[in-house]
Amino acid sequence: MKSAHISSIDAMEILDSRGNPTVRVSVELDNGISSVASVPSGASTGENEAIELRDNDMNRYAGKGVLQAVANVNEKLSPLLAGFDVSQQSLIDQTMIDLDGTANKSNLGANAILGVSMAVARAAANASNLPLYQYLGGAGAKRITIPCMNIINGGEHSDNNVDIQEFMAVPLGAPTFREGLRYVAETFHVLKKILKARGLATSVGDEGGFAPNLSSNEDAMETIVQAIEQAGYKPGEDIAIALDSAANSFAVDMKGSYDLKWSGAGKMQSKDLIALSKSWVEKYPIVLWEDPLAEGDWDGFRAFTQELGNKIEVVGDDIFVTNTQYIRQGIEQGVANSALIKLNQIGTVSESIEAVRMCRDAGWRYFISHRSGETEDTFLADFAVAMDGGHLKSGSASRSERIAKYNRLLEIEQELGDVAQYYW
Ligand code: 2PG
Ligand code: MG
Repeated sequence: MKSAHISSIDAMEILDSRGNPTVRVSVELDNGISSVASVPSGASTGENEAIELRDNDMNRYAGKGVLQAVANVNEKLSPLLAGFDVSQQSLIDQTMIDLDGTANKSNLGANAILGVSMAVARAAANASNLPLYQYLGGAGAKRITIPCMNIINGGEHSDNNVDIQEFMAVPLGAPTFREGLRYVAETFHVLKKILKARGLATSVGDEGGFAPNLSSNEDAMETIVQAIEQAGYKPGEDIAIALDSAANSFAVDMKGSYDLKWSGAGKMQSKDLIALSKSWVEKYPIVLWEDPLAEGDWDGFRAFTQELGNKIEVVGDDIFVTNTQYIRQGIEQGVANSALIKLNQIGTVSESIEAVRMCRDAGWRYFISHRSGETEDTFLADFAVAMDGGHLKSGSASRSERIAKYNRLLEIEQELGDVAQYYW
């Protein structure tokens, strides 16, 4: 590709899927090519995530405005990066990290920095005339990710009485992404009928899954198994279950005490929670479990992994926050066997790639993820294919900010044709 250089970068304040402000960035190159990218935002955040800069001006959006982050892009990052060769992703990311000067990007804001980082990657792909997944992943990028579809929402993503944040349907037995998406979308619709017949709410949570008041955690899994069967699929063979406990949200002290208020399971220590989890893994077709313990409960995480890590993928989200500093410690201490990868938890595209590489080198898996606050941007879908991630979560079969990513994966699979791969 003939080199292309950044001529200007512009940001604006837009709204995310929860109606809260977020940052959109556009990059213009000297050859006239441009790109746009929008930044997502989480609700159940880890303590050590990179900082989203919010204005805290209580007269606007209850303090959640991002005008300062926008100004940081327009006034600081645009002049700083003008003239850079747009293909130098790592150098551009590092230059922003250096200007920010903090460990958690709190100075310029991870929302400002990530917006630029994503828009730069997309501009470089456009300038090279390559689809984003191929620009980021190289000529060999051809594995389409299995859609782990979050069909029941609980925890901080809904107003129901469910402790566990996400119950995902995983179409790991499908032959292609297109078929897999159909399997779980059909299951989602059957689930709606089952809930309705039981007189339960079919309104959806932040990630588009249903958010009914069920009678217990197990009720959620039993109902999903029933939906899988009624949709005509074999639980565990065609469609399995993945969970994200987001255990921070029901931890009492982050160090091993929990309170599962739902269904009277009540207060318990890590040991009991692990025993309970094990009984569910024996009973239900669970293949992946994210944040089964709280982020400060490294001993609990290790014990959980020793107990179940040979059977299922144990994913660390809030505990690692896509940060190689924590992932490295996690690998050394054997506290999980997979890391969740969320671009805005760390704040640049190149650091996210670094996190993926560290997992891969250690023989770990990695699970590519959206945030509960999303936009219509489909960057994540291309990123997931580029990283050869194998599986991603992007919410349910409702809410367009979720479906946009799945639709983009359909496009990529179609574009790749016969060489596209799909396996767990
Ligand atoms: C999670 C995410 C995404 P949030 O906990 O994994 O599903 O939620 O974006 O609210 O952190
Ligand atoms: Mg999580």
